[in-house]
Amino acid sequence: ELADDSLRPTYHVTPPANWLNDPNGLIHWNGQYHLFYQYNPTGPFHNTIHWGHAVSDDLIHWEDKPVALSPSPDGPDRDGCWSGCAVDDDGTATILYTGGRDKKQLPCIATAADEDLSSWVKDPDNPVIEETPAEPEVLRTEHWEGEFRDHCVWREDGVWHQLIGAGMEGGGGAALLYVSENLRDWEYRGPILSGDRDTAGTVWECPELLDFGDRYLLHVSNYEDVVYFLGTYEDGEFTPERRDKLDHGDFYAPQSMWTDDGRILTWGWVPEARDVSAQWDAGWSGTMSLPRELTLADDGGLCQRPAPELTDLRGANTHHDELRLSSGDRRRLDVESRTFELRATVRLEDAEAVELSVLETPDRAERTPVRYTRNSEIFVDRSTSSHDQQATTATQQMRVTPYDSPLSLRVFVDGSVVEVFANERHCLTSRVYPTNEDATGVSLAAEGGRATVASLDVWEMESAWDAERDPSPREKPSI
Ligand code: DQQ
Repeated sequence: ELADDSLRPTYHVTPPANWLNDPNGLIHWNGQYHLFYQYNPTGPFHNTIHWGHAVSDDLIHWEDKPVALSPSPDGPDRDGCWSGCAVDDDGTATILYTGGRDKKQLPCIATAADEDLSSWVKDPDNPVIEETPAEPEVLRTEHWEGEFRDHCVWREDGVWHQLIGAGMEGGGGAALLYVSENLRDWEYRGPILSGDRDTAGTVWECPELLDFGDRYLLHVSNYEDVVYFLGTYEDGEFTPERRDKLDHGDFYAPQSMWTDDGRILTWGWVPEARDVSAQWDAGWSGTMSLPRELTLADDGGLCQRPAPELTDLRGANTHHDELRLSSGDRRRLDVESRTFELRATVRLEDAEAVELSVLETPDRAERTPVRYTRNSEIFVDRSTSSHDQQATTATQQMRVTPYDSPLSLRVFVDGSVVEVFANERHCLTSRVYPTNEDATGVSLAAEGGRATVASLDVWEMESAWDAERDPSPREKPSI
């Protein structure tokens, strides 16, 4: 009974039912925010991918729209309409995406047939790129004639530029640059950056280049992590100066939207971390991260903060001016919720660590501790998150730069999502699956000394959806 599915996020974007992965075609069009996503309408698993579609007027309340793009039985996208982006081609919303047919990955184009972006006309001349480049040679696998997919398109000096993600034969991932006058005839220019496979993976999926003025950010998804490079970009060449992960947890294949007011908002796919049978029982799989506003700090580092609009979802509030914790002292807050935002400033004083525990049962048998340590690290420990033996127990961690003290923390809990923002710079998103209905508590403790948690607020978060949207559990086909 999905009405009781307390693991289903309510203020993150989820599919109405079935399967969701990468965000696609993000565009602010006629005042509406459009979020398309990789979607399988036939069940909570990745197959025959369509583009699902959700729309918002305010970035926080969302409405499901009908499937926007489906594979054409005779088309180059017969096996799936994979990830892609949207651009404004002189007043016509246009998408570039990867079609899959047989063992080929084929760049395709489609234009909006209406102002709601609900239906798309595929170009009869698809695919727009027929062959993978000869140099560097694109990686072949048993499944693919060439690992060559996903699109980031922008206009520069009146010319369209496009990045396509790839893997290189004998090497690592690459972001390949193409240019075009008309979005349809593309000329290959070469990689703007390629990586060695030991540190940056064998294939780069969903590359995206973001322009911050004097610096650029390139991020790629390398099957495990979303690695970003900050640096300069000139004449088709990207020179990295810094590198980190965009998120240190369950977060993949992000894409960004340039809003009409000039902001860069980024969403990532937050995949499940539980058994497939549990996903069939739930009837849905996958959620989006919250939208994150990306900016550069004065010191050249990357800032990531939750889109400010999200504060409009805040409801009932619990506030503490200051909580002083002595060693071993645990305070249970007066909060019972699985859908909340917690914001606090944490000062370690002489403590070794402060532990914030969420989704905690009264006996603490189920709980998810978020620990901030003197070594400037944050850990999300999932060993006690769930009695579900199939749910992941791996601890996740990230380093927060040493000057990050006191730590300003924003933690968004939403059913089975724990999304942590530290000092508006570092993010760690976790999936956790408490089994007890009373895993709704929040507590704080200091370890090995005293700590102060100042201006602590917890807000109950309202739902992003007006409509009832309870997927039914699905019967998993036996193989
Ligand atoms: N997901 C899409 C691909 C992309 C991958 C397929 C990344 O286009 O490379 O659903 O998660």
